[in-house]
Amino acid sequence: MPLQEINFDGLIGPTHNYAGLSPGNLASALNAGKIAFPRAAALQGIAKMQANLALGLTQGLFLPQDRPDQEWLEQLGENLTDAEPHMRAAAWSASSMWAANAATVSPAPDTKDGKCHLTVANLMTMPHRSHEWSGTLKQLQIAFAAASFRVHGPILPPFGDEGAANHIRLCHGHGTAGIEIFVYGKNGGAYPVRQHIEAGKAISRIHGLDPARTLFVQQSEKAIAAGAFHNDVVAVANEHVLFAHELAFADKGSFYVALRTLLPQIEIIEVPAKAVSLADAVKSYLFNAQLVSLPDGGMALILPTEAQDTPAVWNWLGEMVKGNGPIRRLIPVDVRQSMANGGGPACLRLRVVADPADIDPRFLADREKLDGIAILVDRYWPEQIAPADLENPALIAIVRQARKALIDHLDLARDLSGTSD
Ligand code: SUG
Repeated sequence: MPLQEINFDGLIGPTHNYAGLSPGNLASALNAGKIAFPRAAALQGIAKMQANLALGLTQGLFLPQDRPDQEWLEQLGENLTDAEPHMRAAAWSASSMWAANAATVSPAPDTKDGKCHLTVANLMTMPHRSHEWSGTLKQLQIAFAAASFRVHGPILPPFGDEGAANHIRLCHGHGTAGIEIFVYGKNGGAYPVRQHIEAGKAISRIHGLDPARTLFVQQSEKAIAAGAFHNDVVAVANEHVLFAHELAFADKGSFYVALRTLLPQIEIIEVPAKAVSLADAVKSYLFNAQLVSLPDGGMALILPTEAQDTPAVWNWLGEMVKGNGPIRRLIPVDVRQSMANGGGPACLRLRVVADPADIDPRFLADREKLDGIAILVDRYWPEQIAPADLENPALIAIVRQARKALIDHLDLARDLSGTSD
């Protein structure tokens, strides 16, 4: 089978909650302390996957991790009962749902050894995400165990790496050699910079990328300061199309020149700040869309419904699709529970270009499998979690049972059972 793009979505876990753990992520701060609805959240994520399958796209999935992560707290001399609230919340976070931060992926046509390379993200900047990588690595090693893949451990600290959310790939078609772009931050005003240039450079070497087709591009300080804590909040690409905000990059002039030299047929669709402010871009997450090639031709933007609710954004997009550009369809999806923590449709997925036959089928989705998971979610996922619920020992048993039901259902019990997966 030829190589194709597969979107792996993180199933939203039973501990989904709003703890305000990510400074610089405006939605996370704004919704801190609110009641979260894990069951509705997971069903929204599943509905997005079902809709993508119905478009004819290939869909994969990752499982939620074992949370609360008692082992992590114990390594820090804490326990779930007595932990300080911010540490307890960090142990409970369902943040692995945002699979765009799981790994950086270099498809086989881009690499020296002709294998698809994946480096698990270390996510070291935010404490609640810093203990995700070991569980993610375990799933990557199972899903991508075939000889056509190479799965790598995390880049060493202190070099922050947040995975595909800061990585752009442009190419003629998914299965042909691409240009890989590592976007890094240098300064974010009051907010932390999560992606370091050294991490991108290390990944490019480890993956065996061609230096002549690899770019390192700085994210604009203005974008980070406006709440673009990952580049995928202000830019997205698919095949030969780059869709970006005017203020996404520090030096877009030389970046665009380099792109046009390396890929002459590139189409850069830039949204001007005077049409859509950075504030509206961050609030609506229009760039955190899945920009996908449809099987019957043309591209679609799968965007959060918040984009539809933001007049400047929706008007601009309406004009764009009326033109003769490559993006032909706008498909809003409701992922409001994830959005309230700063995670849009594109955050929820990791793109892997591969032959689906090489992937462990337990990580691939079809309609029936997702229907089955939705039944489990309905049955086992808590309806709601308020901040005080994280102190309730009874909730621990409930969320562990929920995850166990899912693991058993997907026939992964032998592979994923320890506390750190
Ligand atoms: O890392 N939110 C995530 C959102 C990640 C979005 N991913 C991409 N842009 N690709 C983050 O900031 C909030 C958790 C809380 O506050 O409870 C959180 O972790």
